[in-house]
Amino acid sequence: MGGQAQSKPELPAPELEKPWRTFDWSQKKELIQKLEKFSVNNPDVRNVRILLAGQIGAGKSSFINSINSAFQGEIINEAIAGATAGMSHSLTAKLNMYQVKNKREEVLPFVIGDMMGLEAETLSGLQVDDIINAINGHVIEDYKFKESKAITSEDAHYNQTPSVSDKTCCLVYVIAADSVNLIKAQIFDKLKIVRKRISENGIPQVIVMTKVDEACPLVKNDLKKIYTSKRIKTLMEKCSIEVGVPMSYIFPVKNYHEEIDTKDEVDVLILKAVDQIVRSANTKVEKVL
Ligand SMILES: Nc1nc2c(ncn2[C@@H]2O[C@H](COP(=O)(O)OP(=O)(O)OP(=O)(O)O)[C@@H](O)[C@H]2O)c(=O)[nH]1
Ligand SMILES: [Mg+2]
Repeated sequence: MGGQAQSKPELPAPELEKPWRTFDWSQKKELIQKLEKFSVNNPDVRNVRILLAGQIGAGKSSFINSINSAFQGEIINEAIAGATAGMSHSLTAKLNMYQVKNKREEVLPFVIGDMMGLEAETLSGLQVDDIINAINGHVIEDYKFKESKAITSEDAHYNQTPSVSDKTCCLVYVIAADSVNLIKAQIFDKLKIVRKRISENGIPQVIVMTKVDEACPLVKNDLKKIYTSKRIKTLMEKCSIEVGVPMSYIFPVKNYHEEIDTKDEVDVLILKAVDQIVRSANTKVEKVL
């Protein structure tokens, strides 16, 4: 009987024959030019405000550094990023706003807010309240988030009357690909509550799935396999279900974390995510008019 060879359990191929998402790896220059020409859809708003939220160590600060690195063609480490794996406290404790500059040091009309990471154990309402307040423009830059208490209207860093420019036009959930299956239910619950509370305001939401290199050996070896990796697709689908953001608003990226030079394939994924974020944010600003 020739059944022996067939009885060997076959591992499913980790790679798809064709990429499931069409992606032009040569569009870096176009994306940079397009984003450099970007202008805000509202004369009263100088910059569109983008806010990053996500678990401790998900790569929020690294994403901001990677955006500036992609534009400037060299590794930028402005936002403090670090080894937080397994740490219970966020390295980023304050609300920090970052500008994005191009190679010619010109400031682009969008600012990105970096804030503390979500913790599963912190009393559920507090961090969510802080995030909602930050989204609605009530938290003034440099406010140091407290573990035991959400910001209140009595706080010196509380902006009672936020202008359109102070309000967040796009919320970005930063989720590390290698932790998607380990993220505690409380974190996803917090993200769901945030989503529910801000959807009424029509604030666009995007997921940036970082650390794709850590989640898939195929992709670690060759970033261009990101859209043929079955694992990455599955992880994105899980993020989509857990947070409630459609797949077309999920962007897998690899942040710069140990490199000393930039690479086109890293840049192009980062810039594509920024393009979607900024376009979504601009739609929101227009609606406010
Ligand atoms: N391999 C890999 N490592 C990454 C990536 N993005 C971030 N890191 C690393 O993950 C760690 C945490 O990154 P941070 O950017 O500090 O994360 P954060 O979300 O700002 O963390 P907190 O401010 O503490 O909440 C750092 O050691 C980074 O170098 C990535 O895409 N791939
Ligand atoms: Mg940080």
